[in-house]
Amino acid sequence: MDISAPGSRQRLYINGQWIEPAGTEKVPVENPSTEEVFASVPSGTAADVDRAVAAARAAFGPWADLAPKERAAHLERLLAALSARAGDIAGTVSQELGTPLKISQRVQAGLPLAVLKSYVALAAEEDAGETIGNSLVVREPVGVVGAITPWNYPLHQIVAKVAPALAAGNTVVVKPAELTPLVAYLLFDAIDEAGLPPGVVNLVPGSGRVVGAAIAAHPDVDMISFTGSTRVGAQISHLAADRIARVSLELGGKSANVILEDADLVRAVKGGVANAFLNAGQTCTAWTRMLVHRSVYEDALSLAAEAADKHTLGDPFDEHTRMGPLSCATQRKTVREYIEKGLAEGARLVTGGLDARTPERGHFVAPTVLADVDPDSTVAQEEIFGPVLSVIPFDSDEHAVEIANNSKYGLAGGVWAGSEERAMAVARRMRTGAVDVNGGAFNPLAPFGGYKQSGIGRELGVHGLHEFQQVKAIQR
Ligand code: TXE
Repeated sequence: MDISAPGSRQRLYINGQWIEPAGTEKVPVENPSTEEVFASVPSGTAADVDRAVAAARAAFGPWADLAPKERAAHLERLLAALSARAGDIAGTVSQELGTPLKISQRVQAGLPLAVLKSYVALAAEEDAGETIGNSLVVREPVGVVGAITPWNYPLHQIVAKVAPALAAGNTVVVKPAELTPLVAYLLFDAIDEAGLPPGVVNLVPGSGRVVGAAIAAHPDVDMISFTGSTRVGAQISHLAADRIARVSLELGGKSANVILEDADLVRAVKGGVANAFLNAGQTCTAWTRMLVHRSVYEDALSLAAEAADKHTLGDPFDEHTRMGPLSCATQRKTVREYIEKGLAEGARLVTGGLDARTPERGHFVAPTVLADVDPDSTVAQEEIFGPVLSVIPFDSDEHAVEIANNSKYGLAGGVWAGSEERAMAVARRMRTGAVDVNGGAFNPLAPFGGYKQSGIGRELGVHGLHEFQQVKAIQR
């Protein structure tokens, strides 16, 4: 099916079938690098959510009763069907989000496939239970899960919820982000082809205000797994609180990359800039604050400018492009306003900025580095979600930790030092869900999630599986 052909994606996937939506409204899908609307999907309604939740509820018992190996076999077929679509996935995300194709292949397609694969293995594991005194403690699925996801890693965000939820024996209703619904259709094509039992996973695209809120408030949804802004995460928590539904939240971040004076400065700065600007800075874990020891501060700034300037802006399908546009016009406007505010609050522009050259069409913002950023200022405190790096000097390890922790968020971070021991000492004191030491690689099996306003709960690996399970104690 040609994903870009208007009219090709006009249905919902409920109870194992492609069905007509209850309403007639559409969500237009824009290519952010050309600003052309090239597709649309249905804008679901509360009635569609009712149908999807009913299907998920009916499917729950039989799915939960399957032996772990049988659920794993379903997930394995899904992995095969999704892997066969890897090329389409990368191309679709490059089209609807603007991620450069090479990065799309590696991250937007590669990451969710790796995550799904990890859950094929975890799904197969029998839960023998844990013995505590005279109790046998077993894990059971929560029930019907509502998965509400954002646009920045559109397939990964869905798979990071659907795969563990299914592996644990839950059933799911998915609401993908308005900006990037097309890649979700590829997932559901794969689900259909893999022959998952009807109702086990359902798709209702549409707005957050209508479909998202209907899922969050639905009396028959047992758990909401949400990734997105802290503002909406709080709204969802309120809706779920009325019926004590379980909530897991992956929210914003303002992560610090701490560079001590004895670090390998070139690696630390290059690695830090690459991290901050991945996906045009639209990454919740992005190291948007670079904290540098004052003795190497000016050197770090020139290295950061050099690294930032290598992020060639352009068409995501051009192989020379290293950074695509922002996801939409609003996002571009917001990011530009932050740059303006940063400069007004006293930051020094090192490279990029509002006047830097960008392609004529598309929602581009030049990779921007700001120096001398006050740790309390707006750009150092708020999540910008664009290619804006704030560089902040510090005088001692203690001072660095204090600045790093001076945030309402606590999602990720980095530390670079001459010895692992020294880096670990700083890493341990950072109030954040993850820290990479001297460039430690992303681990798709490690727990992922935030402290403070970055969220509640963990995704990925066995911790992500436990998130979708209840614990039962049986006394003997
Ligand atoms: O997120 P929203 P948006 C941050 C980032 C970005 C800002 C806004 O700073 O600039 O959030 O992005 C659905 N009830 N992050 O507007 O609104 C919505 O349809 C139920 C960080 O895209 O939080 C979408 O499916 N659902 C983040 C999902 O929630 C609602 C990734 C996320 O949308 C809803 C994305 C409602 N009332 C943005 N309103 C990260 N942590 O990675 C919206 N939604």
